[in-house]
Amino acid sequence: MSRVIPNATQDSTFNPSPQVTVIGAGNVGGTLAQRIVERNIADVVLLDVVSGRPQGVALDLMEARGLEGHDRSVRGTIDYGDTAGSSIVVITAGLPRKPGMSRDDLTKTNAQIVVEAVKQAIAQSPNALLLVVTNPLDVLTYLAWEASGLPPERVMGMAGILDSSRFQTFIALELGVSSRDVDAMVLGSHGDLMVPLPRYSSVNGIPIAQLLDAATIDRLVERTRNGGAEIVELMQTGGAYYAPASSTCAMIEAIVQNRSRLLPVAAYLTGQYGLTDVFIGVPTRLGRSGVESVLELELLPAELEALHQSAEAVRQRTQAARERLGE
Ligand code: TXD
Repeated sequence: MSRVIPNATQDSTFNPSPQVTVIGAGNVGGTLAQRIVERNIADVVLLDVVSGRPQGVALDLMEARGLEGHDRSVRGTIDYGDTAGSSIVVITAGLPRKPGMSRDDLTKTNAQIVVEAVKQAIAQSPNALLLVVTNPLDVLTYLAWEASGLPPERVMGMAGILDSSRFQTFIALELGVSSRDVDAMVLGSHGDLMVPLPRYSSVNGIPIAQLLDAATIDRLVERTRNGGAEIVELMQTGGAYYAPASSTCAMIEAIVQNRSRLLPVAAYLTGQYGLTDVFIGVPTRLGRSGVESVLELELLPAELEALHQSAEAVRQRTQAARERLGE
């Protein structure tokens, strides 16, 4: 007769594997779930309003487990009750851009979706960290924070890693070197007013200004600013999702594995860079407790001015979005 060997999950002293809830099982949400489980970072609960979609994506990902060599679980659901006890809640629910649309054209619809999703998800996982991906990113991260009732260091938006990764790619392609050797830094809002910082971008420690002329750097900066729209124009239906999923997964990995990584994320500012009460992209130290600290780089007057302009635009759009939500 075979004996059942008790497994670790039946042992009360066993630390259960972390669970990440991803709200929105669309392109970004589904790809993010794939990255999280296939990199063996956490179990995932995928939730969507469209019944069948999250369950289908989850089953598809489960059926790849043997091939990909992991034992993480992915569950699909339309019921927030199934998300209870998550360590991280990621919001990807909402509409993506269509060609010609700015990220801000999405505000009203996505604000309602995000606020509702945050309230329901945090009610089930009150100790979670909240990570916002839906656009317009900086505005919705603020609204999500307000709706969550969480301390600000537990709430953050994903954009700076993606924008920096795009800049990194364009520098690497221009120079014909590996992307791994390129460090690029982009701060500010996720949009036309983002603030790429060539002065803080380098190739294995060599400032890019020593490798590229000013006109070329300007061209790469412009392509970075336009990075999302370039893909929307090419795809026509929907926008980028592979690099956004990779960027979000980098944040999740830093948190779950308590890496204290230095990454640009949309964080709540309380006077850093002379800015208060706004979520905007800045370099942070990211670990298990969320945004452990905000790093204040020395900026030239023009760079600081660009960051302030970016923050002012976010502040105005956030205020307008709050008023429209109340209508
Ligand atoms: O850098 C960044 N932050 C971003 C942001 C990079 C890429 C994409 N970015 C934004 O993420 C994009 O502009 C959108 O606002 C979101 C999601 O983009 P995605 O490409 O994943 O959109 P999809 O494929 O349309 O998926 C959205 C899913 C879809 O399955 C809907 O049914 C679902 O969201 N949805 C909801 N789920 C739960 N609850 C509600 N209310 C809901 N409404 C829609």
